[in-house]
Amino acid sequence: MLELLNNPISTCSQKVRLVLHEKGIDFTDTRIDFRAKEHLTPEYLAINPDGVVPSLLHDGQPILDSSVIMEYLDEVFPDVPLSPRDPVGRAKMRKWLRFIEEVPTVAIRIPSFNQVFVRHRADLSDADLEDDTNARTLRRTFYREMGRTGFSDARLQESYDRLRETVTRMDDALADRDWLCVDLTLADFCVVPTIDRMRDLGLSEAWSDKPHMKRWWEAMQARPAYRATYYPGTRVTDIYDEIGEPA
Ligand SMILES: N[C@@H](CCC(=O)N[C@@H](CS)C(=O)NCC(=O)O)C(=O)O
Repeated sequence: MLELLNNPISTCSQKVRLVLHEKGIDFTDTRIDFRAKEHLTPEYLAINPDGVVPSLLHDGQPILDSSVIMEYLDEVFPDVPLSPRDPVGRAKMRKWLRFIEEVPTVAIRIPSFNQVFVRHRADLSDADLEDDTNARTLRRTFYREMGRTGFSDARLQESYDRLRETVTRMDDALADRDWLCVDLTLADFCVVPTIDRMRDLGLSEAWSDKPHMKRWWEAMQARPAYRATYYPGTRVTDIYDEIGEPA
């Protein structure tokens, strides 16, 4: 029995949903409401002490962190393999995973919070803001820096640069192959939520002159797993309609 505790709009949750759907694995989709702070309740923190989603429960055993969950699923359900068979190929895929976690996954949070999520903090009193910040187990420093008005222009600019670097790196890698690691792997699924969020926030100009990246993006969106992952209500533009550009 697999239960995914996740949130429709969370990019980290989307990584795991993509892999579950691509592999055709049945799972119980349990939605955690961020506004109700369900990810910060004692019950949820007992499963995931970081107070973040997603968490996978496999026969009650918590498996945590989206990239770890992706690799776990690929190990335990090998019928549709999403990792290279040879150690060198696997090392290359893991290098992409680490890069994606360290660079674009971190960078996309800054425009996401500035354009969308920070609005929920605008009217908090000083005391409530402090409580809200202190409640964030893993991201206290991040929330403190965001405050009630968002990250600085310099931080925003740096994030845009890092996102553009990612797209350029992908376009270069995809010049002579269909997928980031020759065959379709976890690396491709890991970066999809960042690219989808970039489009959602109106940042798709970053790949307007990147033909290989565009071809890859069209191929990813054509997959049934992509359509199953992005059901209505999974994008910021589904909820906040003044943001971004049409898909
Ligand atoms: N490294 C973790 C990070 C998970 C994470 O940051 N999740 C975000 C949603 S994408 C979250 O739960 N944020 C809760 C919050 O900001 O309070 C993973 O990949 O699973």
